[in-house]
Amino acid sequence: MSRQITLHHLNASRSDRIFWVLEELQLPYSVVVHFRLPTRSAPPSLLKISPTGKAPALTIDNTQTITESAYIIHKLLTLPEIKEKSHKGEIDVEVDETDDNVFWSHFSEGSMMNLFQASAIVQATGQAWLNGAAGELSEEGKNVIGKYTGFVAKQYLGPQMQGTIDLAESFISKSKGGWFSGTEKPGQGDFMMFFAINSLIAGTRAAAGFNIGSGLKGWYERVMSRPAAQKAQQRLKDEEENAKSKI
Ligand SMILES: N[C@@H](CCC(=O)N[C@@H](CS)C(=O)NCC(=O)O)C(=O)O
Repeated sequence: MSRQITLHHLNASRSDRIFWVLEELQLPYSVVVHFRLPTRSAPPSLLKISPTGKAPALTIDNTQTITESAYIIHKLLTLPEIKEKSHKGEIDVEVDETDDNVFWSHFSEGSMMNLFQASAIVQATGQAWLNGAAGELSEEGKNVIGKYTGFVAKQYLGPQMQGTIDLAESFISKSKGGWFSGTEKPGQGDFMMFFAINSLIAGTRAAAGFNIGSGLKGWYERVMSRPAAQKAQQRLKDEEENAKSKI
């Protein structure tokens, strides 16, 4: 049976996790690209298909649209044909919900992205105020906004963010298999951790001054040397370029 899977992707978003898992599972899929508004929010087109209005969202066999990247990954890893492929050794993915997979999956959103997102919001809204989003500000007002956002992002959230990075570093640098799944293969914990670590090593947070250890750098290299991860990055880029050319 061939599934009909559609990934609703928002540029610069957690959808990169889903591209990677779909490629690892060798599942055919189509992609609908939604572009962020100038405010960085998702466009209304995403709210039309997703109850949360956020990305990623995934439609399986045109029956249901599911959201929350951890749930999407869980649903994909537990498809009967994926379990079968895994038993036959046709895919190199840890499909079982090992304790480590469950822990890192929760940690990625509940602790890590929670703080990363808060920091991004404080900085973006601070900048918007400075640009006049809440009306003209006096020089003193601008100073206060600048100091406050700097304090929250750097002194308050920054060390907590570094703490989450250090915890991940400590686990991965001691792990025998080299994966957040706790086994010899990448699993849900790895797919979920990919978004934050990718942003820290190669994305929007690469210049933010966080200390990334050799364990996480090695993990990232292992991920990026996988043909499925490379295909995923290429597909994401091609889909965005193709969608842009049609606007
Ligand atoms: N916990 C959700 C988070 C979803 C989420 O916040 N997605 C962001 C992109 S990374 C989004 O759609 N942002 C646009 C907006 O909030 O308007 C998940 O893991 O899927």
